[in-house]
Amino acid sequence: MASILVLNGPNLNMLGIREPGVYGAVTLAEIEARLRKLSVSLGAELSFFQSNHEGALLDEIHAAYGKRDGILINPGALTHTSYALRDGLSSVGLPVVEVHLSNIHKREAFRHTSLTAAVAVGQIAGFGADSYELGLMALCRHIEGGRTNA
Ligand code: CA2
Repeated sequence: MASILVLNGPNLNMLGIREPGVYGAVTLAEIEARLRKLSVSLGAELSFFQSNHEGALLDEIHAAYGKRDGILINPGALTHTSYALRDGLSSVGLPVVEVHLSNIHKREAFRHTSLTAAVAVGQIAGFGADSYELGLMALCRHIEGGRTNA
């Protein structure tokens, strides 16, 4: 059974509470419940972590080394700014799938660059909460196929 770490970065704890026009009305707890439900049919075991602190996310990524089979991550705005997060994801050598609620490529210019996408297997953006479910499916298939993050 694949063991997956689901990570959410800064401000994603506010989902469904403010700015529903941009990010939808679904809360992070609801997204996690949907993923938990989907994980049953995928035969995956999930653990969840959200933080507004870069270092806390890095500690969780390092703790996944040797224990998890893959990481599903929405790094929030750290996507566009954090070399440390990119290096941290790279350092554990696990397959990573990056997800975004919004299509970052058709928003402000600063969101068009993802520093983390280069160390991910792939990126799914623009499908709202569905991005997480699509990302989890893609990550599980990738792991089942015996592929690495190389
Ligand atoms: O589309 C995404 O999933 C993002 O990762 C969301 C980040 C944003 O900085 C990225 O460019 C794209 C922001 C998450 C902020 O979430 C909020 C939720 C409710 C109210 C305000 C912000």
